[in-house]
Amino acid sequence: MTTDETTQLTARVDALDRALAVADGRVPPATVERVSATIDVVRARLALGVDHTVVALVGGTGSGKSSLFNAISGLQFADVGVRRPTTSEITACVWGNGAEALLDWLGVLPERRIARESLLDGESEASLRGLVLLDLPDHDSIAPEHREVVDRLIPQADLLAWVVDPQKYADDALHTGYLRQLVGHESSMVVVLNQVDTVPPEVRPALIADLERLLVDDGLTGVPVTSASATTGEGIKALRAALAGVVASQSLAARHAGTEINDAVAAVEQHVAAREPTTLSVAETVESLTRSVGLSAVAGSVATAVRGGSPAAQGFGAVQEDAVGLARELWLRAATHGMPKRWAQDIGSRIASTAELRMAVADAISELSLTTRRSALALGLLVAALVLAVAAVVLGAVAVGSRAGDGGAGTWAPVVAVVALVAAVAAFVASRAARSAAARRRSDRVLRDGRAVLESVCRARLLVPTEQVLTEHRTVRELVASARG
Ligand SMILES: Nc1nc2c(ncn2[C@@H]2O[C@H](COP(=O)(O)OP(=O)(O)OP(=O)(O)O)[C@@H](O)[C@H]2O)c(=O)[nH]1
Ligand SMILES: [Mg+2]
Repeated sequence: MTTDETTQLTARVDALDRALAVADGRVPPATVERVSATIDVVRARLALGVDHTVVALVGGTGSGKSSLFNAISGLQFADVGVRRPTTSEITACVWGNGAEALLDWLGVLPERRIARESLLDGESEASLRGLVLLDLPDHDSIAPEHREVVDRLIPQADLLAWVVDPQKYADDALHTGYLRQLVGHESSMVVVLNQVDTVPPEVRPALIADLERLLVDDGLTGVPVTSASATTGEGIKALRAALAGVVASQSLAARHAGTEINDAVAAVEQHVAAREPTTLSVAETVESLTRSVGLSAVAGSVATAVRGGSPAAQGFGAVQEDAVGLARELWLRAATHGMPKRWAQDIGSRIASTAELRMAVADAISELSLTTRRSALALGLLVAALVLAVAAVVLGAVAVGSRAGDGGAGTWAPVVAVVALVAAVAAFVASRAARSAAARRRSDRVLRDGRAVLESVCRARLLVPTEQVLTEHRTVRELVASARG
């Protein structure tokens, strides 16, 4: 593993960790637990450094894991027995030095560790320097603690070498219980068909082909399958060469850590939507709320009062709960469209309830001024019209009283009377127009102010809490995407 790879993997795991923190409560606890465990394993593995590659021999009891361990290491350190199961403690062989912390983390007891010093072995073991080979207990044991050890080690090992034998390679406990769960981890797996000495050479290709077919059925593609015999030593050289290649490439631990992270990412992604809903409409909701309070009727009554049709405006009645509930329901539906269950529930619990919303709406409209003050201009014009009308009447009387041709009043009074009459009519018409304009202004103002306060309610009680959740969702979604390799 290079420093670059370590930095990248650390960043990915950190992103995943932050995603879990932000998602708080909106990813199911079981998933959080699983993903946190992966984060811990990957972090610990990265912290333990890049100098070793952990290869675990895994398989059913009696398949020959311990025998292969001994054959590969050239030591008789692992217990091989006739009593099944034989191995109950992890056994480790380390090529090279300095793997103590790694072995502690893997849970290998000090007395179950052995080192192959390439110095003593000359150059024959040099190619395996950096290898940590583990012999595990069986996974199909009657002893449940064996299975626990295997399950703990599977995510910790950089490479799993599944050891099967010609009798039990199709075992369902292996395929359903383990291999199918490891789809996506093909690059961190090999399968060894051990005990091939027990079948005639001409049968072996068919056996291998059958095993390969089963792996494909499990959903695993590209997993290398090799045959070996711990007893005769057949295939052991090739196995050692393959392990040397794995150690030399150094990137196996990184690749394995990467697949572990991707598995965790996939688990979190099941609880994150591909995008946030974009169909939220404050305007529509405000419209619904205006209907719930009968805003246009109130505005209309203000207009009538200003026009003089009634002594006072009618004011707001009770806010209609059904209409508020429907507005909230439509909002919630748009806000949670396509969102996973827990996020949707969170939005539902953070926005105002119907009762709260109704109360907020009632409070907001109670502050509205429903002024029905008449227009001063209209009043002035009306007074002017009356004065002019009276003047016209008086002048008309003067005109009738004076004889025409007398000069004086007889000449000008009729003309002025007509002018005054026309002015009176004009002032009256203007007064009506001013009154209508005032009525329109006041009712428009009620509509505008009403919409404004309802919009504030909508923003504060619906939009802000919704956006908080959606912003958190976006953060989680982006973090999860950046955690994916
Ligand atoms: N013929 C033959 N026998 C083998 C081979 N490998 C192992 N055996 C025998 O199979 C039996 C089981 O071998 P182990 O190495 O103990 O198997 P294991 O997988 O470690 O078993 P557990 O520790 O119980 O999980 C022993 O009797 C071995 O001698 C092989 O390649 N050929
Ligand atoms: Mg064993």
